[in-house]
Amino acid sequence: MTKPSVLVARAVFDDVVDRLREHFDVETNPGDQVFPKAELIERLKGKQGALTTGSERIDGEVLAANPQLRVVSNIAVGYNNFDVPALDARGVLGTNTPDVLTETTADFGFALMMATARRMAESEHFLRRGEWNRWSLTMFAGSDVHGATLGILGMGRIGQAIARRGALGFGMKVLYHNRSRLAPEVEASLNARYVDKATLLRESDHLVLVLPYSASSHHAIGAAELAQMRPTATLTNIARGGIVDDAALAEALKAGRLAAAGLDVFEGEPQVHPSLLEVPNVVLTPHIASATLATRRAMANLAADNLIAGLGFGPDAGRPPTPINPNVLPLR
Ligand code: 8YV
Repeated sequence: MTKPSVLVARAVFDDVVDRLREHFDVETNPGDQVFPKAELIERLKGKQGALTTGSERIDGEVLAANPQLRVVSNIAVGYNNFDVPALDARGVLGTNTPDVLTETTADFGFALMMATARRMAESEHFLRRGEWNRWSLTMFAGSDVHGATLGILGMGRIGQAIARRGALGFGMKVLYHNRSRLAPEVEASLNARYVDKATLLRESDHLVLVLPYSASSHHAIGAAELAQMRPTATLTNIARGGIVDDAALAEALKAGRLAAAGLDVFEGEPQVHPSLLEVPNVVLTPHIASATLATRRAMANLAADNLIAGLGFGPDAGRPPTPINPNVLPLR
């Protein structure tokens, strides 16, 4: 019996590819770049499934050119690279990798927020430039994290994990805003208070963004929102580029209307807005919030589980663990 074919759109761990080879003919990406769309469409020809990495746009055009495609399995919790209505319309299953990255990503979000508040990147650059030949009481004086007000925009699993770190570990007052309010017992367990977005912007000392990207969250933080924040506040984005208007953010940082920003994600990444590279009061990282070896392995394995089960193989055949659109199951 011939095996179904799948595409692994960017390099993953060899043993994960071996797991896929037990069931499928596997084509891998020989490089480390995202396939341009035309190439992705070509390489998907004849493939029933694909492992994607959050950056490959799977939309109506890709699906129409590849009507044999049945499962697209993202190695990411966010799936704004998938056009879900287009997947639904063609009965294609999309899957993602929630849960396995929650605590790792929350660790990073908290670390980035702390590095931003305490000016770690800016002060390291000063040291590396050989300028540490002077001292003053206010040299690289930042703002406290402990006891401060932590604002969280987007209170899903990762937002809640950050809230726990803030409330339990650092005695922070936690405010959040979300599409829907948490159940009272969850709010109580996190010691978090629901507020409207304007209050969140106005009262946060450290605002962390953890909401999914969609048309409605595009530029959720733009010039108008930044103007409502305290000039002493920090902003940390571990969600998606495009949620923040990076040009407006750079302006606010330059003008001293915001103390500092920590950014792991960027509009148009891997390009970074040139103005952000010029302002000193930023900590910039290349989209690595989930990047520990253990977590990246867990994500890749969960994505493989989804692909294998989604295409009807393995012990969970037909029951992929983390489907995005289970409404399309069982697959044709
Ligand atoms: C991924 C992420 O590392 O899970 C997500 O949504 O943004 C990151 O954890 C990235 O998408 C590459 O797979």
